[in-house]
Amino acid sequence: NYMSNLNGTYKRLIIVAYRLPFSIKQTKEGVSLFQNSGGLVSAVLSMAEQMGQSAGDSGPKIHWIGHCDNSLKDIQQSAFEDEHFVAHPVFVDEDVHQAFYEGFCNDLIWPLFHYFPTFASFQENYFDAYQQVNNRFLEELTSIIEPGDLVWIHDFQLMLLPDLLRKAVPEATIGYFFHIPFPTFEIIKLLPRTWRQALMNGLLGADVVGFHTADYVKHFMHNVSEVVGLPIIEQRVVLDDRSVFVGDFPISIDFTKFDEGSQLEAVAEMRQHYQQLLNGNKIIFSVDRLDYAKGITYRLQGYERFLTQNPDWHNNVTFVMTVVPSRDKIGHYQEIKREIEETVGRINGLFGTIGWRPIVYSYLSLTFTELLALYTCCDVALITPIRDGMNLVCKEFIASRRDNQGVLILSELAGAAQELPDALIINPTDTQEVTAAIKEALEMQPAEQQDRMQKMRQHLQNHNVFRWSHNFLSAFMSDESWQSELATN
Ligand code: GDG
Repeated sequence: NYMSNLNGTYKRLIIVAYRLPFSIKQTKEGVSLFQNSGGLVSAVLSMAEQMGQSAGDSGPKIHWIGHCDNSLKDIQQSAFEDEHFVAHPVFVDEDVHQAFYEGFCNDLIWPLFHYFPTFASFQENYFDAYQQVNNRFLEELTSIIEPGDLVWIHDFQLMLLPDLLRKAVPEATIGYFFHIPFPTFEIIKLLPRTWRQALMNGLLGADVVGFHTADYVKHFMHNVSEVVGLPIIEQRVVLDDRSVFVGDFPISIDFTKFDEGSQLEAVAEMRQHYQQLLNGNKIIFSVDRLDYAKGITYRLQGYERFLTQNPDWHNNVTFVMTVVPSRDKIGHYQEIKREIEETVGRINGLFGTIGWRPIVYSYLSLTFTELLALYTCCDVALITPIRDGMNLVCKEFIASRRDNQGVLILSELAGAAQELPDALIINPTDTQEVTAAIKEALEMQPAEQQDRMQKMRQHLQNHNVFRWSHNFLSAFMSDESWQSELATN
């Protein structure tokens, strides 16, 4: 049981993340909670389930601080609770929230840290709002924190919070996990000097800072030297009275949930339904949030070239491409949506016939059953981000394939590529390479599919989300022994 050491050492776990683990709807009948489906929630939820299982129904609930829409301000605190979580909503004024979320987070940090600097907008009011919102989270945090709590802060929306909390509660135990790529100094250098110093110092308020890959750790450490000039000893940044452990902790998935989910009756029915609808064609599948970093246009170009070069495959293959609505109030997102839809329309117009649509595109969110049915009925998963911190979709696809069939085509620019050498690894900008990989995947013999899939499944069975959280939390234990060593020497 990966969670046992947490239960013994820390009184409570407080997660702090921009989004709450559920969305809340108020209807005439009362308040209802709906589980969210983002990467982080999938991961921590699995961990909560594991903790609940080990501690029984009366086990400790996870406290979760997250942003909440102002329209829900009047709901009583007791409604913000389900079987796993006690949620603590953070309310922010509309205009401040806009400059924080759509501004600093998604119009500056997201494009910059995914190496799209020309999409980044450096507005002064963005940073003011970012500071204000991080302080709002601090207020909520200091109102509930108790001695013995472990605070685990997540992601790029809250980079200032570790240091704010360190100043308010110097003895707090603070972890921080970064879910997106951490870029090189050449990128960070584009931020105004005071901003980049504040962000780096903000993160260094934590005891443990985690990233998905060793490359992101390397970039972070280089930025520590360049931006704040602090000494580094091995994997630790040394401050006056303490040190910060910086490590790579590749996030993963609840393997069993997907492995077992693939066997559900409802999933099998949906799978058959899809196969019938698509006339038994070979199926290529992709699903991502709408985002320019996910490389959707490059993916379409690869598929178009494949169709041009392989007329034999016309009528015999269907690309099911689902894009999940995300951030579509932001200009660059509207542009990429238009570009995707134009490209899909053009390709379908060019190759399609009355009986065959080469691409079945939808802009919507799938249910878990639909997602599993698609993971398990497809022949190829085509995952081509230009940048992706990790990418959980490819891991979920693998975990769903108990039949050991199906081929993963994966961009070398996803963090996950470093763990999955048995995928067909491609560079999404190399259209010919994508084209060749699609052909190779569609024509791969079952024995080779099985060989590759088994190796990837073995890896993920061992490196699941419980191991991820266990490894992250274990870093605090070794941290304590190092800190006492530091104090005695
Ligand atoms: C960020 C980083 C990093 C997607 N569509 C549907 C749906 N999903 C679920 C998937 C998966 C999650 O959302 C997407 O996670 P990703 O990791 O692929 O991507 P981001 O949302 O960009 O997440 C990423 C992650 O944080 C974790 O650290 O890996 O690099 O960008 O779990 O299953 N779920 C359902 N319907 C959908 O239509 N039910």
